[in-house]
Amino acid sequence: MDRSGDGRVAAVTGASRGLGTAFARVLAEEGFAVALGARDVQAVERLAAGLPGPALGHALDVTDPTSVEAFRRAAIERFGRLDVLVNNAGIGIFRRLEETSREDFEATFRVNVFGAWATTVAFLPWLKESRGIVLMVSSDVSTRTFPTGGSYTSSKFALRALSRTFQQENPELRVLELRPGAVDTSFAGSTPGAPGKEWFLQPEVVAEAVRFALRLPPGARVEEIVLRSSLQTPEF
Ligand code: NJP
Repeated sequence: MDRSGDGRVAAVTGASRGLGTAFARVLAEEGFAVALGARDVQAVERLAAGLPGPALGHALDVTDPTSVEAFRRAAIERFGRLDVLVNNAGIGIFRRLEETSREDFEATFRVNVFGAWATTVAFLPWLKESRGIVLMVSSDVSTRTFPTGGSYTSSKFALRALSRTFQQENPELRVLELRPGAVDTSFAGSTPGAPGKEWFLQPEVVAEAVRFALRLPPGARVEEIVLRSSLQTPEF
């Protein structure tokens, strides 16, 4: 069992790029050993190899219970505990509701809602043992809607409900719903740095909000953070 680092351990889903990679870096900088999961196993292995502390890259498809269980087993066998779980894996498919296929709607809920639920349940005994933090990467749209956002926003509304219910059922945990606005990643098939995204937040900026929450003493519970580019239209 690998217990180097400062002894605290974090797991990040969807760590192969974008926000998940930025969260993994901040967690490693803050002294956590990290277990990094995504379907692109080469990307998470590469990331793990380049981080300052102990890190494991492992295949993870949050929609597949066998894969979630294999990721949990690998993380616990390697590090023995879990202090922070970052449910970051997420997808978005943007179409008017009458043009949304059942397959796309279901795929969105399988990743964004059932994936976060199943991964949290898998790690729950270890999170309760450490009185840990569950970080749900939700969205500023977990309380608002927009045309073509029906399947995505409803999944993030659901994730918000899930976050709060996990908190109520497990008061020893600290559940944080992180709600970023537009972030410059590969989200929904976009390209980082593409024209028109100049005003988007950089993932590293969003990760600073995680650093803030991690540095607070265990007696402080950050329940929700909304973080948007100052150039994004204020909408509530
Ligand atoms: O997107 P992207 P972001 N099992 O596409 C992984 C939320 N958010 O970093 O499996 C496991 O670059 C995928 O890995 P892979 C958003 O809803 C974003 O922006 O290898 N992992 C990749 O690492 C999401 O919850 C914005 O393909 C799976 C990652 O998810 C989170 O931020 C705004 C998976 C997606 O990386 C990160 O998204 C906002 C699966 N089945 C909320 N399926 C924004 N970017 O503007 C996908 O409000 N992944």
